[in-house]
Amino acid sequence: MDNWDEFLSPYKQAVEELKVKLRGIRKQFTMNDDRSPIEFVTGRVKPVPSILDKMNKKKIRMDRLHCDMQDIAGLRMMCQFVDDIKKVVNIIRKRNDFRIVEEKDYISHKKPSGYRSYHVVIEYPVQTIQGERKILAEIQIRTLAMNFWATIEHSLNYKYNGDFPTEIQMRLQRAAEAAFRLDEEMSLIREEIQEAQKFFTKKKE
Ligand code: 0O2
Repeated sequence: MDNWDEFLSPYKQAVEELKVKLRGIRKQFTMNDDRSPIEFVTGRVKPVPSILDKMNKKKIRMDRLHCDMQDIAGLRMMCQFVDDIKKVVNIIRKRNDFRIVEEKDYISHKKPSGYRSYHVVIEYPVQTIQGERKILAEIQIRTLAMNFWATIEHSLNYKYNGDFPTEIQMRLQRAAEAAFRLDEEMSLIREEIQEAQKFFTKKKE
């Protein structure tokens, strides 16, 4: 690729716009004094070395990059409870500022690594001076516990290049199970937690 900056420019624009839009959903809930199913939103454009690495691993050709790599633009929406994920997905499905291309449910069907998350791939129209460009972006929706596990596993993956020592592999599996149980426990006392949070928010005001 001669000019990565030029290629990535609409992706950068999409991530910035989508961060504002998705954070706006949380703002609307809190403005109405409702509990938001979204805790926080992050976004990033995949760094060039990671793009090259993934192209290599998945044998993606440069001229197919825009359609075969769906997560060059990536957004993450973190929720407190597993049930919030469905609510967020339903809100996303109702929007008309982008089109959903694919949904991947790694919560009902976790990955062999132990990874859990709900992915929504969208086609997002970016307005440029040359006209409209439709680009793919991936929104990952997960609980704080799923995010904690994925973040740790991702950094270990980087260190070991996917080839984990058996001991680490076993501990990661156990940590994934612990994160799953944490989500379950939190769901069971969800109403209690939400009441406490309402009380706390009122007291702060
Ligand atoms: P990065 O550094 O986050 O950008 P697949 O062939 O289905 O396994 P594909 O086609 O890339 O993978 O799509 P998928 O499954 O939606 O995965 C895309 C992203 O999901 C990954 O991007 C990760 O962010 C996250 N992800 C998927 N599986 C795992 C996992 O086992 N552990 C962790 N920590 N994250 C995962 P990248 O490009 O891998 O990484």
